[in-house]
Amino acid sequence: MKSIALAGNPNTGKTSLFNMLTKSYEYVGNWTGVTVEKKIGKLKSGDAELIDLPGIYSLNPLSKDEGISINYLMNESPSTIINIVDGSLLERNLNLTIQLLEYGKPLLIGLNMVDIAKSRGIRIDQKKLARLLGVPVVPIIARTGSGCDEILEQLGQSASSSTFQIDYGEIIEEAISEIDDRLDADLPYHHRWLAIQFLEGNHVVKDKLSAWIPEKDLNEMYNRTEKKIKDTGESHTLPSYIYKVRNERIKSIIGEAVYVESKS
Ligand code: GDP
Ligand code: K
Ligand code: MG
Repeated sequence: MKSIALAGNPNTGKTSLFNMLTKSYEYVGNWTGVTVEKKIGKLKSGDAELIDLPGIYSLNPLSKDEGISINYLMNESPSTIINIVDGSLLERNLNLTIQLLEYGKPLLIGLNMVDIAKSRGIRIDQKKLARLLGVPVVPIIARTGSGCDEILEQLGQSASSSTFQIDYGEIIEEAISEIDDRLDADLPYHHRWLAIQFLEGNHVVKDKLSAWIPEKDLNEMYNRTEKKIKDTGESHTLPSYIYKVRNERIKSIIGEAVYVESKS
């Protein structure tokens, strides 16, 4: 059976949407090794299961709990990801969205909390956002179920992966190519995503990569790339440099697709 994963920041409405999209629980328990609730349900439409992943701000885990989502993405193969984002906190939410886009699987954005966004004067041009990110964006209010049928409809259509890509600059792009060159073409992961996550300091991805590239080479590559960044006069570590470049792109997306009405 096809698996669809629900991913997003904490408190964005994942569980609310999960309940709206599923007709029955298949499984409720805990993720292995942690006391974080794991829920799997049957989708109301079609033959697929929906998995409610724990809320995270980044795929780079800082704790065991936060590691669940990245481990899931490394070890399972969801056919589609529904990324639920809080429309009233879009800028903060897009950091994870971009990492999920870079993962390279078909993705659909549930733009949630549009009622709160509206009450705060935040207007999101969802068509523009969809065009800038290269994926469908469906406005929803998960608490009331508004827009959830459109999510089901979108899931029924053939999904394709986004071609969204950030140019991280010459130094990072060189490191990405170097990693790409050393990986077999038939790995079930996007090389570019693995490389970016590794350079961002994601140790789960590094562990995986070390099956194909010796750890000492990975360390050498990482240190050499970080030194090049520092030699340009940047005070950044490698992870914070990548975060900075990504954030610049997020700011430009927000600038194009979001308007805040000033209330007088
Ligand atoms: P999760 O942590 O991502 O699973 O989020 P939940 O589904 O538990 O939702 C967090 C809180 O936001 C709950 O109090 C929900 O009732 C509320 N919520 C979810 N979706 C919406 C929405 O679209 N609008 C509003 N106003 N509240 C929502
Ligand atoms: K919650
Ligand atoms: Mg939840």
